[in-house]
Amino acid sequence: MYHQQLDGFPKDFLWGAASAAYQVEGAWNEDGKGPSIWDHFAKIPGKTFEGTNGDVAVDHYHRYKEDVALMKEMGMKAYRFSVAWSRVLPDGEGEVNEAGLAFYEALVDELLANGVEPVLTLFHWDLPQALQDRYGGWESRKTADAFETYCRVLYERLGKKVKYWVTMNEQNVFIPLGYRWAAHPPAVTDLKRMYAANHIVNLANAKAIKLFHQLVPEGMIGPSFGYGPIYPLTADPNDVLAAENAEAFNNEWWLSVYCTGKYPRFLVKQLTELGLAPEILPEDRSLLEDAAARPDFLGVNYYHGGTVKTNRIAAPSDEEKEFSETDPYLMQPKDDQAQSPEVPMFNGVANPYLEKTAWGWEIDPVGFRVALRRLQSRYDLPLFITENGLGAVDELTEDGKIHDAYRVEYLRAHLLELQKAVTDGVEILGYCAWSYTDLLSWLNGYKKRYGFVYVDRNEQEEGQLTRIKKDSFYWYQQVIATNGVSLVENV
Ligand code: BGP
Repeated sequence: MYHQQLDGFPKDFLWGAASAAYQVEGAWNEDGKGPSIWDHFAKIPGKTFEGTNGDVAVDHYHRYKEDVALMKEMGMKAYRFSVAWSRVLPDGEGEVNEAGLAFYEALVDELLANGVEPVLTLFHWDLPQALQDRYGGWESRKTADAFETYCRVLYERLGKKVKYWVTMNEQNVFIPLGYRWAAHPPAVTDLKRMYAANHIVNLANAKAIKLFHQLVPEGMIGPSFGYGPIYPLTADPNDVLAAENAEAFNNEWWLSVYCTGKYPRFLVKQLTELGLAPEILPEDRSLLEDAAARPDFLGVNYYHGGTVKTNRIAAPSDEEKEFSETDPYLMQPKDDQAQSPEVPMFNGVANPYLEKTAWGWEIDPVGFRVALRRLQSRYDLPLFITENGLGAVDELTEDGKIHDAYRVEYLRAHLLELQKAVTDGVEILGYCAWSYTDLLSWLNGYKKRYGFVYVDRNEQEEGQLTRIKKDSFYWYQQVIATNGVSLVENV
């Protein structure tokens, strides 16, 4: 589509920013909180960057009022945060920890009192360790039942105050990283188990949405998916077919279940042939296909897409190898992987047209518009951008400031493409940049920063945790105040 003039952002557009409990809260064992799998995993030597863990993180648990005051100053309309399941149910199920629940209620009240709409994520990766120990975590249907119990507690307590809810954060990231690449807990490398655990998470997601529709009829709920559009490297039809295959493996496998209640047929057939398909019981199908288990919106976390070429039967070149080993999040099939069903079908390669961040993530604002267009036309649900941002090394300069012009440039480029997508006709509820304050990166410590607000903290746990507004803070403040009009000024 081409437009002489862009539409404005919708009147009630939710300009926001996001975080996740483990990455900001700290207070890992305070006020009755039980341990999560991340509390455990991060303390195993060698698992995280310089051994960092979330024991203190950026101490949001104790400083949330200060953080919300800054949100108000910025004019933020929405704040996406997650609830630590084991803060509310220390044992994963059973007894409710009132102090934990009260913390989230106080946070929600503080947000509402300051004109910020809460967007609550139910699961952002910090599964209670008790469920991992007792049931084997997401490999058991009992964990899906426990998730439903936990959701009920939150719906009953916060359902009248919180309108927007996210079920699972990036199931397509935490499942492969946890059960295939062993970069996240429970650090398994087994494809069969990965597909089985993934199915259980699908059931948990469907149960949570179904229950929500009963208990919070006025609210809206959906999963947040880490979507990246796949491009073929060339117009060679074999590359185009490779891109179709990669879309199926990397995206449709989840999106189709979320949005239609059905597993995609080509991939089911393929995985069945390979002996990797999950066991799907008749009652699972009825649950997944139940209209009440459909999301009201689709959350989209956009960082980058991927480019593929046709099958790689021979060993990869050194360049390909280097590309695939840059970052575990790129999740390219690696040769040393015991089973890599994708290898004969597609091979991830660098896109020759795109620059990369210091961490090797391609920077692709146009891909953002492509992503939104594809999702809207395939699934026809309202979209909510629940993450997008630039991870960079930020420097606190002698003037006591952080001049992050690179972040402004990145965000502006993405927001302009978002505006074009809106003008194309994509329905978007809001945009939450990743992240609000600087926070602990799961695997990159405090070196890779995303926030509008700098936090004085490093891998050695030094620093006073002081909050300092970056240049991007003031820039985003203007964007929000003008409902996006300032994006096109001074371009
Ligand atoms: C997403 C996660 C976030 C955050 C972000 C940036 O996948 O949902 O929690 O971690 O990625 O990741 P990183 O810190 O690894 O750059």
